[in-house]
Amino acid sequence: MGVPENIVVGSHVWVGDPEVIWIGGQVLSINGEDAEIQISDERKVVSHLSKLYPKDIDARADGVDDMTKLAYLHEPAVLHNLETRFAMNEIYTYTGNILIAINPFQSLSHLYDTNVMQRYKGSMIGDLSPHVFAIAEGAYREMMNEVKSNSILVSGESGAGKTETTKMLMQYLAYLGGHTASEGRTVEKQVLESNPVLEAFGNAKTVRNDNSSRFGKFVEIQFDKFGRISGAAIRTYLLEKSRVCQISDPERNYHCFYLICASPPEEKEKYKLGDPKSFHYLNQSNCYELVGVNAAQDYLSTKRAMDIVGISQDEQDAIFRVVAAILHLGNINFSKSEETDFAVLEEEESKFHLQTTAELLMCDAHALEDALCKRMMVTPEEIIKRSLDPLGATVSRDGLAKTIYSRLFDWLVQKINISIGQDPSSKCLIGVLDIYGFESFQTNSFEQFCINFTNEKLQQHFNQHVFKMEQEEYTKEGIDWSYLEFVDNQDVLDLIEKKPGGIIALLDEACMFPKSTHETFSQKLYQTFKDHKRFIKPKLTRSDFTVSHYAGDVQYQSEHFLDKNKDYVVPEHQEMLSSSKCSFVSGLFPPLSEESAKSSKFSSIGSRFKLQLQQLMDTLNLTEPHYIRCVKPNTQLKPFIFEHMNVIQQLRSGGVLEAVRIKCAGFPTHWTFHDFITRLWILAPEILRGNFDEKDSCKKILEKIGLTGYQIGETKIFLRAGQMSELDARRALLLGSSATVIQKNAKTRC
Ligand code: AOV
Ligand code: MG
Repeated sequence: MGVPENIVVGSHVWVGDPEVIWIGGQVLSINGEDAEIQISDERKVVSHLSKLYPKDIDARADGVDDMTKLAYLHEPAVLHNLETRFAMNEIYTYTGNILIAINPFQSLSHLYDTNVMQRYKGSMIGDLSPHVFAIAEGAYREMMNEVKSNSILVSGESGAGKTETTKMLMQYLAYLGGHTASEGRTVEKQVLESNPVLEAFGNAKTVRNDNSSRFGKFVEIQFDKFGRISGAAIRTYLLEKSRVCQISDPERNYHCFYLICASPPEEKEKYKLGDPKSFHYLNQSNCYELVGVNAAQDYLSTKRAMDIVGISQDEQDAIFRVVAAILHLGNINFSKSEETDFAVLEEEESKFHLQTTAELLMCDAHALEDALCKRMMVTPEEIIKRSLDPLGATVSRDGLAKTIYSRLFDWLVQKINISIGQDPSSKCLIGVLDIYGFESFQTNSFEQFCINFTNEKLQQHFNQHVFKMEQEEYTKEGIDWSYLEFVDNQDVLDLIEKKPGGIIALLDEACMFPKSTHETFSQKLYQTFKDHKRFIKPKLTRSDFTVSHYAGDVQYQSEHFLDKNKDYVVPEHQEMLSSSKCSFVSGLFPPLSEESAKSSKFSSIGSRFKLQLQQLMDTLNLTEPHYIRCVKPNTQLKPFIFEHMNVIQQLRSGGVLEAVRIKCAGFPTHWTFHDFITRLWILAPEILRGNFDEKDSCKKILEKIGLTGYQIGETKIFLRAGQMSELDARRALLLGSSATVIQKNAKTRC
């Protein structure tokens, strides 16, 4: 759809720049379809007219707190506005109802204290400056007024500030819904203290974030009819298991391992722990400490948080025993036995660690050794015990460590849920989602595939919502919205999750078929999706595949897809742990029912995740959503640095620009009659004489100019993309410019 747009000689424009992405300049001359633009005293560039965006020279120097107040709503204006505000430490900006939050990478505690909470209490969105509290307030008021559940979806890339934002939201909701008078372990305190507990066990330092959450989280806070918090439920998604036994410099393992190594001397002695450098699961990286973090203090505060969420001293002891056992387990090494190729414990030290692991897990040391080094083979005739080679035993050891850790994490989540308790009579809840953002790395595996699948799902939800909100605004103003177009990402979702025939279904099939390899799996994908618009077989690889996600193409390496999709606990490990004398440990491994023990059918992580995601979407669909898009301004994790390319990419993949696009497809510029006249009266000063009806004046101005396609609502004028720049160009002419008006038809850019 082409929209007429005016760029005139003398117009201020944004032009593409390889370094800063968009740079402001003024049109010097126009030659056919090309414009020459003065960027600075020394610099001129030539650009095709269709690549220019009008720049609003009347824009406020301090920016606008809502992107929809921009005269021209397009990518350069959005970026410039965010940068202007960020430079003034204004980290929050709205795009309609969506809050964009830029990570300041410095403490701005004055933004979050109780006084600020008090101010936001009872306020409406837009009354005060943009803030996370305003979003939480909006969700809470909507829940109370309309007796409807709400949700707040926080997204953004790693290190963008999702978890911090989520904590502030929860803090504010606890402030609104707290039982002010009560002492001790209140529900809201438990809800808040669940954060440090889950962070100790589910967060780790990565290259992107010193405190990166390695799981997704949806916290459902339930309220009673008086608006007080009465229960909560926490759901977690896909904990990164591989980190337990494999890390690379300068990342770290989960925080809890370092905390326990910094525990008081008597506890360290009990768990037979020493320097973290002595443990294989920690010393694969040279990073042991975090800047600004005191591990000894954090160990104690994690235990205090555990007290509050209702984890008993005995349970805490068992939890840390299991954590210590995993560290010792990682130090058991294997070598070839002298006579055969079979694995045996490497040296005295390995024997010590085997013994210690068994003691801490309260298992039999021989049983543990057997479970690590041997496998039962069931043939129709007999059961044979086969010994593994050293590599096989090491894989078995790491598998055991991962299984124990992930069961421990699940136990913590379940315990917190039981302890906080659900309120069955609660009619309303506010759900807060803190989930990994879109990922595209040099190498992308099954984890990235699941993460990006999640983001596709959320993106669809987001688009539908933004679209609906636009429609609602138009309906409220009584204008026709049949212009609104909407491009869905259902085709990518079908490619991934359709049953039968989607990538996950084909992966499951491959996992069930013993002879499959990642190569046969990829071949199957190539055949099946040969003509799919969203699927690409990359050149020069034999097994990679590329998915065209809404946020960009991602090339996946299929090598470990099959392994990573299989949720499998080695029966020998299961048996050994379920017979532990420690009820906590055996409780993590309840004996399998006869049927499932026999069943050879594998359990698919991909399909289970798909189901979990569908349940999450079903829950979200019953709520009124609110969105917060977190943005990481730079990769150095430092204050005051605003990297254009990085920010633009996040706005694109976070769907902010998609929301802008949806707005642009309709009537992106909404002006109140008063503002419209203030800016454009010069186009028809005679009409204003003696006419005090603003709506009527606006109508007459627009009629005089001969603009078409706009709409006049109850309180505002709704302009199509590009129309504001057309009006501004005419104004510029009248304001004395001798410039010529160049009419051109550009493709829709707003
Ligand atoms: P994430 O949750 O989005 O990443 P975090 O919430 O952990 O990111 O934020 C990363 C770091 O940025 C925090 O540890 C803080 O130092 C800083 N930060 C974030 N928001 C603020 C704020 N509003 N004020 C001050 N500092 C802030 V990940 O979990 O890695 O995807 O998986
Ligand atoms: Mg996080």
